[in-house]
Amino acid sequence: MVTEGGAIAAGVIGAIFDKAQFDAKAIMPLYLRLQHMIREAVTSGILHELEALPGEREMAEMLGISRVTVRKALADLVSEGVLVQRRGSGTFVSQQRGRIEQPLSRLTSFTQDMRSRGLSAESQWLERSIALPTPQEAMVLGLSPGAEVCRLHRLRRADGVPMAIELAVVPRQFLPDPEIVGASLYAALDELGARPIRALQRLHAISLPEYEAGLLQVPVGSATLFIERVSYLPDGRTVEFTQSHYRGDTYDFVAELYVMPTTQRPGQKEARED
Ligand code: 16G
Repeated sequence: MVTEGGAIAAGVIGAIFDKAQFDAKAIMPLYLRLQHMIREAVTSGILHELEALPGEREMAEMLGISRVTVRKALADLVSEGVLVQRRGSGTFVSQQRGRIEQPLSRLTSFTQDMRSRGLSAESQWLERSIALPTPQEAMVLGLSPGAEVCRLHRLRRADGVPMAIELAVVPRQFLPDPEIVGASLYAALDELGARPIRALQRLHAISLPEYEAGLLQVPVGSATLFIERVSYLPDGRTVEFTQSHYRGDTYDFVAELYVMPTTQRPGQKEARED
């Protein structure tokens, strides 16, 4: 439990505001680099709700940037609702608004996502079987006719609240038996030496059909994110095709975007302060 205004431990501050990591992101403007660091620390659960950030001067000194740059970075995060500022007492991580935020660029499992937020991940099995793939699954997974797959259909909960329904299809050559999977599919694949390292994900909004609405305990027709993830092993083979329905009222997918640098001209400054 974090009390209001709790300060972050010195070791944690050092890990978050790491000068070497900051310098390594020379591709981005300074204020965006600082925003990225803070946002990452909040979404990964290193920085907790209501914790106080170091003072502007301290952050500026740790990273070797100006206080103007720090102020600009913080102002954006305040308007996004990630941070709050209280006159005279400093800058704090804001109280989450009951929504789960998932960065789009990190390949994590549901269990990891929930754990990093201090929530317990639970699954209810809807189906766990060995079957022949549908034509779509066979094409996506690049399977030859007759190759079998494991079908893992689960209702995923966070601290008891239904969050998503996921149907993961994994070729049997990587997961011989669906019963091997306990709480986490990725943990099981990890043990089998088949954890994905890269994935493509596509999402779009749909209205929730009746069966899924009942499981997620929301009205039929509620806005939902339908997500398809295709994941790959280091050698490029496809290890997973997952189709999920995520509740639109509790789950946010956050994408970080930045402008690619234009070709540098001779004499042009390397990093901008704006
Ligand atoms: C995430 C993935 C899903 C994967 C699952 C593994 C999305 C949209 N989907 O939910 O593709 O199968 O994690 O989670 O992020 P687990 O290891 O906890 O079973």
